[in-house]
Amino acid sequence: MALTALISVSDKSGVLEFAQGLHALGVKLLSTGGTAKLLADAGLPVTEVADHTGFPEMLDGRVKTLHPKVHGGLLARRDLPAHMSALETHGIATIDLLVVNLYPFEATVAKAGCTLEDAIENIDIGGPAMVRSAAKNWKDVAVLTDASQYPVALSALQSQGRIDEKTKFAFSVAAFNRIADYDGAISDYLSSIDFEASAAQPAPVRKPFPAQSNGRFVKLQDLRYGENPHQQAAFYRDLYPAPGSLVTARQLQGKELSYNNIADADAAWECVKSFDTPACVIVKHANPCGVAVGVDAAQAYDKAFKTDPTSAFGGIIAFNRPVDEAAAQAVSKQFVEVLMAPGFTPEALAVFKSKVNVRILEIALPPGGATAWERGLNAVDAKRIGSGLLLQTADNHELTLDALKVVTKKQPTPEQLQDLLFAWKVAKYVKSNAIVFCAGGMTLGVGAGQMSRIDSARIASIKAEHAKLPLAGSAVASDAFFPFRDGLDVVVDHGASCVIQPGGSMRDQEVIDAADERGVAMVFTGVRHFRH
Ligand code: 93A
Repeated sequence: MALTALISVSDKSGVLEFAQGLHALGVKLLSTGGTAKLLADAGLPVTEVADHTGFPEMLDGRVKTLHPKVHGGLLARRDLPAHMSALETHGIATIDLLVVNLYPFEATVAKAGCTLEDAIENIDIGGPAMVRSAAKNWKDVAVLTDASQYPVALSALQSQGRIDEKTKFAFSVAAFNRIADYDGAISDYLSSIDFEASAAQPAPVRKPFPAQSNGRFVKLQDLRYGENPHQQAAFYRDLYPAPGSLVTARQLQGKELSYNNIADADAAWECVKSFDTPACVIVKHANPCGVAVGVDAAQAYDKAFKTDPTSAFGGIIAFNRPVDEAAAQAVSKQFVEVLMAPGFTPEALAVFKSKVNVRILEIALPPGGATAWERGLNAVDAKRIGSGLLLQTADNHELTLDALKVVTKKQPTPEQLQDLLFAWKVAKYVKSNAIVFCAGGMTLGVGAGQMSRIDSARIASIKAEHAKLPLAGSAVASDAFFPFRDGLDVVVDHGASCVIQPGGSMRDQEVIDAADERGVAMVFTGVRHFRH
């Protein structure tokens, strides 16, 4: 008996060719208004669902396929005689193939100025209902919810006259995933609306954190293990990743990424991405152990490496410029775990050809533009706690010169100011408490993750000592205020000539007096960058 396909799609790309392929195999075509017109215009014999059910499309298309002749045909189990005789009693024909994609809800609400009415009209009811019916009855019905499945289904039908169970089950899983994503998007959107604030507005006002959050993720890969070998792990990405984020990376060579590689690569990439000029960031254990800007990638690398050659061993190295042969030659002298950049010249790749273990990731930088999305800024930062989740908007604060307040008698020179801004940028990506010594567009010593600020200051200076980097005249950034003058004294004892910090301590005056007494310049940012 000839198979029947019901085709009802909003996104009509590829559907005509697919329907032509089905027709050539003798499949009977049923379809809804717009889709039926497209197929009929191309000369395909197609029955409108309205003619099939004997019931017209009504309520501006809100009711098209919500009919027992459709759902009975999708849901009846072919292996149960009772089901089949019920179909016969009611004159219902089986539907063997369902091809549906939904009203574009996500795309509609993503448009600037989308009204609530527009959003509501783009909530598909009949489509998901059919998809659920077909997906539930997956053994008897193949359900296609994405154009990428058309060739899979067609070639199976062409070669075997049927679609095997494994493929139908995969289609069913994909269908339920699609419905869950779709319903999640609707629920996220509606729960984000501030009803009162929206009253007089053409487009609804939305809250950043809705009462319900249905953030959905797509698995990219299973990982060999987690932070430690006894932990299992997998890598997921957001359903809609921001352009230029690590999850959009393409691995060009090397061993499989580990859990720690990915975490460190993200830290390095987020930091390097924040620089406009050629920059290099080397990360170990989630902290930058060397950051520098230079005239090109190779120079930036050389400077970044100098900060802490010991820690850089086995590091994660990120560039915000394509890696050329010179940069590749420089990097290849050290043991590197992961290397990432927006591009690699063929000569650069040739340098690493024999180092088959080096993981090389190519990641496009965000395209840039007016919106945070185009600039690749992450929207939400999440931290999992036992049976809960902490969400916050990401720390996307960018310091501007006019926001700086000089609090000391000494004014920073233009060169000092440049070093201070560089140090501040780096400190943002260092785990708290963070103290960063810099000069000449490179880090000289990084103190990270200590429970007391003074210890971070001590460690940062010890690091510089190990690397034999003089700290005289350097700039220092502190990610949060100095609670006492002792931390400031430590960095000045080691040679700092200027300091950048948020300010805001009860003892600010004590710290300012200390800076004046020691003859250093100090600026307040008014913003802090805790990172835990
Ligand atoms: O308005 S609906 O929720 N009511 C329905 O009964 C219904 N049946 C299918 N939307 C419905 N559809 C959707 O229409 C499909 O999911 C598909 O997105 C769209 C195809 O319409 P047309 O073929 O007229 O372009």
